Amino acid sequence: MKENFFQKDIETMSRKQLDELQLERLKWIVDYSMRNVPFYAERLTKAGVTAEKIKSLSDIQYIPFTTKDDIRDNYPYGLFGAKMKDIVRIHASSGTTGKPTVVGYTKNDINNWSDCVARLSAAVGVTDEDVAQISFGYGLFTGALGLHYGLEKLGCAVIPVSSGNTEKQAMLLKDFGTTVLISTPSYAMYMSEVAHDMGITNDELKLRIGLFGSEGCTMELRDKIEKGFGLFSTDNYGMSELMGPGVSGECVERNGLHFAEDHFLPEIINSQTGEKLAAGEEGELVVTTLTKEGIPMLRYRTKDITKLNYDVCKCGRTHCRMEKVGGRADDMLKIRGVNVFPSQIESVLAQIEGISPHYELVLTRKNYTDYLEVRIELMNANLLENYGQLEELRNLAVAKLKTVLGISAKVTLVAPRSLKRYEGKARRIVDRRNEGQ
Ligand code: DLL
Repeated sequence: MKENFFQKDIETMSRKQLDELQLERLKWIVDYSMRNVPFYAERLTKAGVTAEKIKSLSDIQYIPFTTKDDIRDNYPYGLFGAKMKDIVRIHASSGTTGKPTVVGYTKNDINNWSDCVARLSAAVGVTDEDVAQISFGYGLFTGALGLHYGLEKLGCAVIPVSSGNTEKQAMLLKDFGTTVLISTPSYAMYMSEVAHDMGITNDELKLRIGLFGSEGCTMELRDKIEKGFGLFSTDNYGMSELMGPGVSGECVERNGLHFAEDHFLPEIINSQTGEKLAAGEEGELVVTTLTKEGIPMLRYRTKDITKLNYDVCKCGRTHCRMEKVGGRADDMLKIRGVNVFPSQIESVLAQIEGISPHYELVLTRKNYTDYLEVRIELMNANLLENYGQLEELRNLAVAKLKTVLGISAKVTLVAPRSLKRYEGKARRIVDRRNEGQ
């Protein structure tokens, strides 16, 4: 069997070697940022931090946090550390409101980025024999080009189909003999429905691996996608501010996403107090880029909620693993004082027979009280004719949601295929709470 490593010496470094490498690079990035980015020079000087004063990794705590607002306030290129002459690529965040957060890459950055993506692809068994269909949208979004360069570096035959035109996607899956699918999990789910509607069976496909990321995916949804397409998939995580995809990714053990610790230094903090938490404790992920030249990020607050595990993985990789992202600190819904993560709702729904994995959460406010409506799609239209069964299913969903969330939600069952499908990140929350009382 081929070994699933792209850079084995780096991926299996001892903790001691990793610590030393991180410390050396942390000093470098602090010095680099001070010399090249006036914003950091001012912040670090104010905090009394210099590269010389960093004696151990724990000294990172003296470095101030950086936030998305800092990037926006310095729009478009204010936080760039490299001159435009050395910038070879520009991307921007997928946010829908306000100015985008703009990021730049030098040649070295692109090279490191491709290595990180090649690593997580190799970790699930992708090789130069594979045909990879990239169904992320090409453009300012980092997903498509990030995976593209990494997979090409691994030697795959890359099909840059981009997102959308789902029937064509399904046709290409079959005709081009695609073996690896790259998309958001929600788009993969939708694509499998469309492929089956077109009469394409899994026997006609050569699909064997799914590299899914860019949004959360519960175990249950993953299971459905894997059964739908007959493939094995892994989750990978990243964000444009840090690089794009490739920040962390699962190996075949699927027991956490290995952080590319030679390029990124992760920490977990209490998102309310900013206090640093110990390994294994859940909180907000904060990341420092250790090699980025285009736009260095010092202690960037990702708002993503997770925890870190430093035990060496069964696969032999030593780089720490982050748990699948459970939600975002700012995505968390506060409903009648209770914290609710959409992923909790998704898990509950996935355990109920007869309903599809597509749902929508509608939040409204009446008399200063928040209400949650969960709109769920039925699998079988015949059920719409059977009031008794419909009520039974609805009551079951209401009861299960109440047990897990601790609050009651209204459940509305809707006809199969009636909810909107997404070709990129799914947007399942409709928040109408501020549309007047
Ligand atoms: O989504 C980068 C990416 C592209 C990652 C393709 C993986 C694959 P942004 O558009 O900047 O970048 O969005 C970043 O998406 O802070 C998370 O909240 C969320 N996110 C990304 N990957 C995952 C994942 C790309 N695997 C934001 N699980 C992040 C859960 C994810 N959430």
